[in-house]
Amino acid sequence: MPVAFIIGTAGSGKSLFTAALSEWLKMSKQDVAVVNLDPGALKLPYSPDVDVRNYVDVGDIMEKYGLGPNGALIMAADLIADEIDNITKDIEAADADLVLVDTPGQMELFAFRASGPYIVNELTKEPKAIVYLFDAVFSINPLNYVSNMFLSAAVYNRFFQPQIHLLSKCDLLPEKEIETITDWASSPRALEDSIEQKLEGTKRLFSRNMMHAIYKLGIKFMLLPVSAKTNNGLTNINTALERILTGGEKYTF
Ligand SMILES: Nc1nc2c(ncn2[C@@H]2O[C@H](COP(=O)(O)OP(=O)(O)OP(=O)(O)O)[C@@H](O)[C@H]2O)c(=O)[nH]1
Ligand SMILES: [Mg+2]
Repeated sequence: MPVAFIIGTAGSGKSLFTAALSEWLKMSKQDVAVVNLDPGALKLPYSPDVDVRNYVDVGDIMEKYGLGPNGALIMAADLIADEIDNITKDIEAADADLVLVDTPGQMELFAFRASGPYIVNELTKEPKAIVYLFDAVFSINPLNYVSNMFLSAAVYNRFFQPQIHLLSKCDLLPEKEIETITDWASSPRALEDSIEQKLEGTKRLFSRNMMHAIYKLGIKFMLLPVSAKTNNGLTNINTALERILTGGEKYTF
């Protein structure tokens, strides 16, 4: 079954987006399973069909190895890879037509350690997509936006899977601000203009050079606005995901 991995910096809205999209898909009579891959999650806004916390317990790791919370999370991220057979079995047992995977809070634990790409490769040989979240409130500053582009390019370079970008929490910004940010994604010129207008000195120089470096890589992603509170944007995101995962067909007929 096709799998979409939801990735983004800490607090960017991964878990709530996973909840909103899965609920929305269920209402559209699509058979979806949700996997929680975050061993450190205390409370989730959805009930996972498959939960890594059944196999890896951060509290136990802290106690057993005398680690602090961050050390334990790093160890937990690596231990998940050893549980891949169990997690795969659980996913197969869920027997859905689409799997949404909510990844660990701290993105670097998943994207920048060996275990993340290993898990993405091992979990399924069927089509996969990476859904990368840009927090809208954070992205309103062109310097932050460009930094996030850089992070998303680094994530692409770790997984080399089709990747779509979401502008999350759009209900928190006026429509006009959302348009400005989505324009940056579709037009390098618009981004460059904003960098010139809103930034100065070293910040301007740094953002401009970083932006050019990213464009030189030749990667281009669309940026789709979404709110997991109002469900605005879910239709477009689903269409983009269907295109990647099923060639534009529904998951469940
Ligand atoms: N207004 C608004 N708030 C949101 C939205 N999505 C997430 N949030 C809030 O942002 C905070 C973080 O959301 P989460 O879904 O937990 O984000 P996350 O990326 O899973 O966070 P971690 O796993 O802890 O790194 C929570 O307080 C959410 O209620 C949204 O679309 N709109
Ligand atoms: Mg989360």
